[in-house]
Amino acid sequence: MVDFSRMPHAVGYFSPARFGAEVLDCEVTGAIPAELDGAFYRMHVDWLYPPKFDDEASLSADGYVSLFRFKRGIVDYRGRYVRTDRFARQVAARRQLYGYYRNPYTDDPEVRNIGAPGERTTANTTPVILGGKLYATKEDGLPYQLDPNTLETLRQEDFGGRWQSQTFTAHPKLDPRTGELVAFGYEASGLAARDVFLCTFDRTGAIESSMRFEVPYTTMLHDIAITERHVVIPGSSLVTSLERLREGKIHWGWDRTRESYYAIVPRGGDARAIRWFRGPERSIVHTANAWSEGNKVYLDLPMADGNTWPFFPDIHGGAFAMHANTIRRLTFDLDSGDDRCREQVLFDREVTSFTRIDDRFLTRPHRYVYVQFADRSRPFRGSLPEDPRAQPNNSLARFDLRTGSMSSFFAGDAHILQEPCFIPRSPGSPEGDGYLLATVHNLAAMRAELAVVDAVSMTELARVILPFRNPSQVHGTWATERDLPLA
Ligand code: V55
Ligand code: FE
Repeated sequence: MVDFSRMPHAVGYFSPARFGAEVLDCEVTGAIPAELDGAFYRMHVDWLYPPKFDDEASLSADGYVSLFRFKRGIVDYRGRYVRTDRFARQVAARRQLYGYYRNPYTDDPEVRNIGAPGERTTANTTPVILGGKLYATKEDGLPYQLDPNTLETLRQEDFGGRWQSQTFTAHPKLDPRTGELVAFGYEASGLAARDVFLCTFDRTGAIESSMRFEVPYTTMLHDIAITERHVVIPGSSLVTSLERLREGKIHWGWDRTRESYYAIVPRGGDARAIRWFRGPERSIVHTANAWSEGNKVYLDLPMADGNTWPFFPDIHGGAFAMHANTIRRLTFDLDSGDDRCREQVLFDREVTSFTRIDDRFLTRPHRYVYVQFADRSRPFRGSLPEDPRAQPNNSLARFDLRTGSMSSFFAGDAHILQEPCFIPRSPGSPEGDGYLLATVHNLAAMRAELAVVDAVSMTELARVILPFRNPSQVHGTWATERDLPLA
């Protein structure tokens, strides 16, 4: 029997959606720009069966993919679960078989497979395009290939055996100039392992170069950044160990004594040339962008001064206190004999960790950073189950690094925004000249909406309306007919 009543936060808008859907010619207010021709893919987390443990992280929910196909001012929607092996086994058993996030020791005996942790992935994090194919990714296993039009799950990718890691990141980085994709897997040789496999694919999806190295200690390596010459890999205070996993705990604990570290890796080069830097205790989840200038490497990213993960407990028993992200710049001086990096707060406005830029400027200096945030000066008609007094992420910010100013877009007084995605108005338009797509939970109407925002004026052009709720989105990706064979 399926019963979600044990999950206090899975109520109202936040109860699992648990269905696939197709909506042809979606309801739209305003006007969709006719030149928006492509597919907006997004990954969500949605429990088909309730988790085994009450303190489970939402990161472990089943993967769900949705697609808004834009063409000639019209939008068709499709959404369905990613049919991973894990999903299929659960449907066959008609119940939850898996335990804690990234801890196979807590799985039911019939699916417990300690030696192959990557086979229990939920493929729930980012839609990734590689070699003209679409994948659903999660950093604890190998990606699943999806049909870009029907969203059917085709197979789990093994790269013909040439991918030497049990895992594949949810945040590979595309070099817009060369078409190369820099990807990696951490905990590459197994649970809690310190090794990283770092790899560059050429624009056809063939492996061009790869390297392996060990990090100072195993931590969540969720995102990286690339410059024209370097890969920047930030690590923070989340720790794990086989002992911890055997004790039946959640994969990550927070250890403030570990502070943060950064690998500056020469692209396509030699692991022996990696430069390691250190920084203070920080929570690091996503990057915005990085670039190299002479012998300095710059990384812009959202960062917080302490733990931002309520479900990853302090290993020293400290109480959880949420730390807020602000947009900061780290500078790594490769000429310096010192291994400390320099940190500068660019904007002190509290934001989420879901920063994006105009992806044509990845690897080079950028002017704009986009991110959703809670504008506390705005009204909120509703309450959030986790914290009824909290203000939701009701707005999108555009930070202008040239002028030091911020402009924003408010989505509505019962609305929660997801990660924005920037789409250029045309391939050659200047940086920031284009559109922002961001989906919205409308808590009052109990439906999902997609806001199409002019990224120059930060005003709404159109809103696509779905007649139902969507589960929460993790990341989204825009694709055109040049990227994927779109119908
Ligand atoms: C994140 C999300 C994940 C995960 C690890 O947003 C980090 C960060 C949805 O899964 O497994
Ligand atoms: Fe992410």
